[in-house]
Amino acid sequence: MNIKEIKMHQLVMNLKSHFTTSFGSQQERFITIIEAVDDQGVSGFGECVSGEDPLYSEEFMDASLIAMKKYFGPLVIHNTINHPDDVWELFKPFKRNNMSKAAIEGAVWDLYAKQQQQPLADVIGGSKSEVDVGVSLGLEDTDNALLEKVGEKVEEGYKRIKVKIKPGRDVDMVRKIRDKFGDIPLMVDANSAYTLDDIEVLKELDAFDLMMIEQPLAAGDLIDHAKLQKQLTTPVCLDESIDSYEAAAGAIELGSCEIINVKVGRVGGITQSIKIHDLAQKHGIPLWCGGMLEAGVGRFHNVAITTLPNFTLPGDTASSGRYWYEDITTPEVIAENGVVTVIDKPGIGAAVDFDKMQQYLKKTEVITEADKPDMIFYD
Ligand code: OSB
Ligand code: MG
Repeated sequence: MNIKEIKMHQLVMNLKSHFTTSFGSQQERFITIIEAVDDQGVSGFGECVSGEDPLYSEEFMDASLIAMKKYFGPLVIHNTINHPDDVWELFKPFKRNNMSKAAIEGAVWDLYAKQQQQPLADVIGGSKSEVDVGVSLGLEDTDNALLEKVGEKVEEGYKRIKVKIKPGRDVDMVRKIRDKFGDIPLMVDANSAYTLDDIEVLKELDAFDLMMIEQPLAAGDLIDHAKLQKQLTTPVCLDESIDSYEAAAGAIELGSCEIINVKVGRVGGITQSIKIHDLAQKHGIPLWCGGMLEAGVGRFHNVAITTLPNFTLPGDTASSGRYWYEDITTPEVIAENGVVTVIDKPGIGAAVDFDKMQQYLKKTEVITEADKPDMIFYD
């Protein structure tokens, strides 16, 4: 594919309003856009979804920048890549750092699709021309404030509403949503805030006919999630726990969940996401695509992966305007009545708008052929 340069565009984007989960609140999002440039000057784009702090998972943006600069960027420049699937193999000796790997791999996939002059969705075997999306709502200071937000999003036509919960902000809050909005498609996300000691509270949630409860227990706890699922009627959906193909295989075998949220960054990229997709499909486990407060590049990657057939549940890729006053792509992601139309153009289908990106840009670092992988170990 002849990748000559990798650019890391580092942005800080202010959120329209704070986003609060069981692990904390944020008002700004650090985003790194990866640009892979080939020998013809064609660029492919990926987005690094690492958190600002290692709270959602062990990865965080400052560490990702180092990992991409020292290892993953130089590796794709200095090795022959015939197909984007080669990238996972190339990165394999390097443990974890999935979001950093996926950011570079994502740029390679977009570039590959552009070189083939095909939409990324087609290149990966997707089969939909539009995808269903829901929206994820953070915790608010009061239940009334949350009810207001839920009302707005129901009005906008999203296919399902997800609300964040944590101990003390769960059963009563969900009851109020049901009382006010009736049988809307509703789910909750705990971001690992509970343990099996809280099983009575989690069982109480069974009364509300939720589509699923996302990641109630800690990320490593496949066994506890399996015990929990046996005692709940509500499907458990795993997010944080599914940090690799192997974790997905383990969760399916143990019965730790009935649904999986796939985040391309968390599992190490598109190649791994497809592998998980095929496995889950074989086992009758439905998928949906999770979000990481992405800007347009990451959002359009999410749309592409969602075109695979076993992504049967609405994902978190709401309109760009859900979080951003102005997104960095043209066009932005637009959900109409909870449906995003897949753009029938090469690659992710949308262009990075450098004029719009400028207002957020703090720094661009360029990795060139002069930069070799920066390692102590050698063959
Ligand atoms: O748990 O799904 C999550 C955002 C950041 C980190 C973790 C999560 C989320 C979201 C928002 O729920 C998803 C989105 O709208 O992008
Ligand atoms: Mg989640």
